[in-house]
Amino acid sequence: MSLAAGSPASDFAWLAEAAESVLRENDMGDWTRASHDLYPHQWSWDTGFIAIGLAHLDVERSARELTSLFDHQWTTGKVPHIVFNPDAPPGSYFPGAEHWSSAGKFPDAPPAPPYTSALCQPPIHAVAARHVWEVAVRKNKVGIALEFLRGMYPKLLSWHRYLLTYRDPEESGLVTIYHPWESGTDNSPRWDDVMQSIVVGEMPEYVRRDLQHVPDSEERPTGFEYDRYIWLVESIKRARCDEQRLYDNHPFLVKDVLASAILIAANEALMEISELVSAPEAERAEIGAWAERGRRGLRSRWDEDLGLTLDLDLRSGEALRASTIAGFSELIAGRVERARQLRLVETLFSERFAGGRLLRWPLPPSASPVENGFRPRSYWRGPTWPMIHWLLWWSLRRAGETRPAAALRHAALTQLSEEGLAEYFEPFTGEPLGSLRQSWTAAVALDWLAANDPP
Ligand code: 2M8
Repeated sequence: MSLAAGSPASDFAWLAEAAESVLRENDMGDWTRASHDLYPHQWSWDTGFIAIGLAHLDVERSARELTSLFDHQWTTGKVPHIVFNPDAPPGSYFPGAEHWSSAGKFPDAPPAPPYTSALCQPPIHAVAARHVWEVAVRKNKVGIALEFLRGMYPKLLSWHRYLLTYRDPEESGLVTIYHPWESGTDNSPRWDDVMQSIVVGEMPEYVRRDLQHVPDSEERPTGFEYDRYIWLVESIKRARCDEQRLYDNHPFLVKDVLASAILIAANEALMEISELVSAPEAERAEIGAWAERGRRGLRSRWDEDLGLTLDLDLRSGEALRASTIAGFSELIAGRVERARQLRLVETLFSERFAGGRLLRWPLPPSASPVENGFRPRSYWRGPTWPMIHWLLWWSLRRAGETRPAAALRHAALTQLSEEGLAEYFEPFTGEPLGSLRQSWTAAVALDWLAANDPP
């Protein structure tokens, strides 16, 4: 593992070892659990970030991280948000396999066991697959990586096609989600207005498991939010996950700008993969059109007052006006118009986000401290998330914003080296919160350590 230029090796030297040890501890053979206590299963977008970090340790294993997830793809092309670990201690996670009991009930689900959830998460996977390829080329493992890409390409294509059809019947370029869990930013203030409007109906009683692992309930979603999460799961189960029925009746129907931006970046990556595997011209044209459609859709969600991109509630037709990291979606999508890029970079490092004077490190909190729904210890309502910092760093570098990118990486590595490889951090004190040995945090640390930013 080569340490970064511009980061004194002594500062971060132990971090590579610590990160490897977290990934080793969570390694389940062909896949990695998100954490040993709170999340004992395989999560979809965690898998993408984990593959990005693992590539530096073992290219073949990192390729298997992605292929093992796609072994559980649904017949529609959907990649499930959780693949449940049959060996996890019973009752260790809720809602678990028994709650979803997908097979037999959902006509499009893959054979079980293992069972999967019926939701999905942001499609970072093609970005991760291309990253595995790039690292493999540097390590002279082109043959293995090409074989991996040839296997992955049709699966990624069908995953993206699922999102651009079932999840975008309007052809808006924006991905519709049915549950805050599909956004990956579960209790973000992004969803407050919609969650407030949801009326919970009759449903079986349930016992939360997350509070057994994280006893400080302030760090996790509230009972109000959890009731709605479980009610939405109930609604999806009752519709047998029939997307048309969900579009007609489901109470949470939202265009998610962050998932849409990641899909655009993933389509760019898929385009490169399609060239490497010599895919048919018609497919390449289709992928190019998807990326263009996505960019148009994302541009239409810009809010000039906030200087951010906003989600759209399809039920009310209203923009969801929350200042969160999802507002930087155009930066993440890439190829943003120059003036917009400057504005976004300025906002990112302004007092509203990474430039806040009271912050322990200059890192953007998940929601802006000026936001009504901001809570510094509560999950996606304010704490800083290293994998989000990775996404922003990667986007800034790709946009040619090398200095801000280097500053972000340095602050992020400093946070991790001082406070450990936790799931998320209180932005003012830096206290590590949630799971304290989180796989995707370890993985992005490894990728940062292998990167070459200017000092
Ligand atoms: C969190 O989400 C799960 C539900 O999917 C949970 O709270 O139980 C989120 O941070 C999500 O983005 C992440 O993929 C997952 C596992 O790390 O945990």
